[in-house]
Amino acid sequence: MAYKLLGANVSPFVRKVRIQLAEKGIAYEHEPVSPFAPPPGWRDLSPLGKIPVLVDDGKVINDSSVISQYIERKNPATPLLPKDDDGYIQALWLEEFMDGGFVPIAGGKVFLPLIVMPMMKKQPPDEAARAGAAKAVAEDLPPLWAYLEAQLGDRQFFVNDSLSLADIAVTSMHVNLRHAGVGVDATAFPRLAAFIERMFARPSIKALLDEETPMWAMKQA
Ligand SMILES: N[C@@H](CCC(=O)N[C@@H](CS)C(=O)NCC(=O)O)C(=O)O
Repeated sequence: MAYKLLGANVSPFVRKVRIQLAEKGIAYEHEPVSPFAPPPGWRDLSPLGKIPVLVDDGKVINDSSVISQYIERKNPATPLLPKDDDGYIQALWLEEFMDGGFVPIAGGKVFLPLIVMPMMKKQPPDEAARAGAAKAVAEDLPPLWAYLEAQLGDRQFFVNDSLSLADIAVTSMHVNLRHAGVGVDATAFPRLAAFIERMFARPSIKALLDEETPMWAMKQA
């Protein structure tokens, strides 16, 4: 039976899993559950009320990182976690750097006030929201971008120079930033900026950008 992935397409955590599934060529069913207006009984599936949730033949799996590792374990073809210890650790660390460090800032301080709150309130972001987001882009994100730029170095991909969950996690949140009209400063971080553009052009990611952009891009304007 096909996997069923529950969670709205705009979530960077849902998108991470969708990109992984596409890269591995795994078909799945997608139900775009919003954690803010969930279906009845949602907490039975998601004890923390969060998305994504993966259902595999009755088995319920929570948390995008747990889901991703489960998918890798069950589908070893086209591996997205390196086999060597150093590469494995680095891929999982960069995924956590994004999920636990970058997403709370880029999501909470930029995407939420510029896109999500205006959508919910049905009015454009006010001056305070715009100023807060601009401050986060100017002050909070550059140190994180600098770290990513250094970790990437001159390679095409973050770990062992082949696609891994690290690349997918880094790219996924930058899709949200793109929706909010924010890009990596190519003058300050040229290798990271070029990496993001390369990743956005991959079929697995371009398909999601094309699907999401009409719904989410710059809705605050
Ligand atoms: N560590 C979790 C984070 C998931 C998460 O925070 N999802 C957000 C949407 S992007 C959510 O469901 N928020 C609703 C809430 O926290 O109540 C994962 O990787 O799946």
